[in-house]
Amino acid sequence: MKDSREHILKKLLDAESVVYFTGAGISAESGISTFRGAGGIWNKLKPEELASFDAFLRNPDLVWEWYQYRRTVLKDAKPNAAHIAIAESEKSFPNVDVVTQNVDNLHRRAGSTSVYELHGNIERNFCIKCHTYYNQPDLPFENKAPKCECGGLIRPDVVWFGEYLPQEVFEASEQAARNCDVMFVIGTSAVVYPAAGIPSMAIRHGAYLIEINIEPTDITYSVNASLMGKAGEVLPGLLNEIKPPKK
Ligand code: BJW
Ligand code: ZN
Repeated sequence: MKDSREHILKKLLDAESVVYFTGAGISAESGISTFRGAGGIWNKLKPEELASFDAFLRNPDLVWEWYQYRRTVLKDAKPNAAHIAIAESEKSFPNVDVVTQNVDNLHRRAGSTSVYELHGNIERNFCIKCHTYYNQPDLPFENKAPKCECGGLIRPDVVWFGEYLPQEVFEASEQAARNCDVMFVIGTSAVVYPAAGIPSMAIRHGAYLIEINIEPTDITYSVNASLMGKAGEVLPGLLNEIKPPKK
């Protein structure tokens, strides 16, 4: 921790606008694997074989198998205490936005109402030829990547390496970063760009940054407060302290 807990609480009590910038670590306590670090997906599987458009064209069945596996895990997963604390904090701050790199939909399922998904959403798919959208439950997978009526391959609506982020979502996230008083940076290694530039943008525009992570990251040195621990424990503990007492 850099700033004292009292100072952090004062910043939170004064905040009008709060942004939560989240990564895979916030969903770890829901049983979803992170990409990097202990138990990370990229320790066992190669990103270049699974998370790029070239990889998809080379082996669409393999890429589908990986996404279907993750969807099976997600079906049984629930938002954890951190997702829920974020959604409930809409009662404590006049303006709350979630800017997430996650594709797992757990922020929305927790009840957050303003969610910007920088890397897409695993519950959607689209045809690479005619761009027709397909919702996940409508697409059974039997070891073959599904095809659209037009003959085009259907892919998950996520952002792979070398692909542009959805422009409107990215611009809205940048605007939220420029306008917020406090930004939480939770469960991200902050190494994947351009998403990882969002916290720096908030700093440049005068926001107070609070990082929550189980280990130091690339941005730890530039935040105001660094709280080491699990998001599902640290965040609800902190936000509970600024809740008005129940009458
Ligand atoms: C806890 C916890 C607990 C654990 N509580 N904390 C050099 C070479 C090649 C490319 C590049 C390069 N330099 C830059 C690039 C571009 C590239 C990039 O940034 N690469 C870097 C990795 C080097 N970026 C892109 O390609 C992006 N597009 C782009 O740049 O477009 C412009 C362009 C277009 C055309 C040509 C050229 C440029 C797109 C990036 C897309 C990223 N996609 C993925 C997959 C999404 C779909 C899917 O889920 O399948 O997004 S990769 C993966 O990483 C995923 C994540 O959103 C993203 C970030 O990961 P995140 O969320 O930070 O997770 P982890 O696992 O890294 O960290 C977890 C953290 O949680 C850790 O710190 C733990 O300690 C912590 N933790 N448990 C709290 N309980
Ligand atoms: Zn099509």
